[in-house]
Amino acid sequence: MILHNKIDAQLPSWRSRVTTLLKEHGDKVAGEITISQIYGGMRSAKVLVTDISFVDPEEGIRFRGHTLPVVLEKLPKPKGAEMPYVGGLYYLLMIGEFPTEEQALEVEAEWAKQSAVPDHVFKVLRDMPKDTHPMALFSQAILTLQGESEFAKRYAEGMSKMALWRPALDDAMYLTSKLGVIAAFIYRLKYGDKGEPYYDHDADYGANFARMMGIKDKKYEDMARLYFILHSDHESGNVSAHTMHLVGSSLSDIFYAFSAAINGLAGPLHGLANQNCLAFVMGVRDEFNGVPTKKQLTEYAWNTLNSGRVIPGYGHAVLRVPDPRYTAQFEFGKKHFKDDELFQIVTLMDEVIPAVLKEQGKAKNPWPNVDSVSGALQYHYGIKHVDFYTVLFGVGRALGVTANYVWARALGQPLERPKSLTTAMLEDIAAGK
Ligand code: CMX
Repeated sequence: MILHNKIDAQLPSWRSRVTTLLKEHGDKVAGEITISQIYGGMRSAKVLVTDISFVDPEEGIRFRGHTLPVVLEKLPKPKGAEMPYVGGLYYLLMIGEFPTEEQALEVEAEWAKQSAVPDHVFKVLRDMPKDTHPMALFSQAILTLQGESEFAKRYAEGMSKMALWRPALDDAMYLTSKLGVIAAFIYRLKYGDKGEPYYDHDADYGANFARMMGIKDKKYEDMARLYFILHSDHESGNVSAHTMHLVGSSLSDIFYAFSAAINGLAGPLHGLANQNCLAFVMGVRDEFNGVPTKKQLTEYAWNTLNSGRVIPGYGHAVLRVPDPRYTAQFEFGKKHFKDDELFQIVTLMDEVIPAVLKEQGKAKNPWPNVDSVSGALQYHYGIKHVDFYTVLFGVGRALGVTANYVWARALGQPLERPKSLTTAMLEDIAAGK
């Protein structure tokens, strides 16, 4: 397959680059760590490496070195579409080069070929208790595919460690090809007609997802493409990406590792945040029976802050500018449904909240983040069951974390095993002992 061949061709130079760096400069200090960082979730500690994406504080996400506006501009798009092929983005993440349309279509064709989901996955999902959270169903479905792992089979047969990236890439294609179908099935099982989705081999990943979700508005096909691309990767320290890397470092296959990553994504401090943001926007609408005035929204924001709560959708641990993932979605909404009530509130928040947060003076970044608008867009197109939103995030996130998984195996990255200290040891360090 095209991705195998391209990675194969790049591997000698990547391996020699890493070997040289380690051999000649392995002892150089790349950063230091403070007691606050050790106790504070390793915030900003420089302990991971990835070449797939980087979060620039001033520009936001860069995929393989390219900013989001450049990626959206340069990736090939289906005829008549506003947003690029998701398969093209996967090619860029995996290979580090912009694909031609033909190359993007090769990834799309492979996904279509492998899109059939084994019956036992649907059966397991149907047998789960009715009130199971969509993320628990999603994680379960991924684990249910584990028996198909080429990587696990080859490992058991004794394949050399440096060759394992090939079956890892087979697994990555097998998994990503099915995630949209599984997500749509979960949506239909919980909230819809309970039918098994049909994947049209003549349409791309985004269009298929929109159709499998039963959304008639053609614009949702672009929305789906945009959403999956935006959520694909955000360097390696966030919970889902780091979990994938950690579990994968034990040479667990991609199904075990991605199911674990999804469990991390399900947490309220990670993927679930978009749900809270939409709840805030809806709370504003309900409080004012529609779109408030600027003055009303300013007061509402201050009341929120004064009661010790945060404004969801604003602020960021790394970014110091409006999140370009927010900007891309905001522009999409502005172009296609600026009169939507919830979108009008999002727009007003954009005008009001940064000034309030600046005046309060606590948040290092007063600007909107990706979650501030994403729920309102999904809601507009009819996805009104908010506990499904994190599944959408998961389908997108798979693209980045599986690319990282494949490259970690290709470069022979070892078992992750940082060292822990006791509080008494840190106290001794603090006392200079
Ligand atoms: N509303 C009110 N206060 C905020 C705030 C916001 N949106 N963002 C930051 N602050 C406050 C923090 O709570 C902190 O207060 P304390 O000193 O009292 O603890 C202070 O400003 C400094 O925080 P920070 O260094 O600017 O931000 P952090 O790196 O600690 O946290 C984040 C980042 C995203 C958790 C935070 O901005 C926040 O809680 N935002 C609202 C929730 C949200 O939108 N989450 C989605 C994040 C999306 C993503 O990460 O991709």
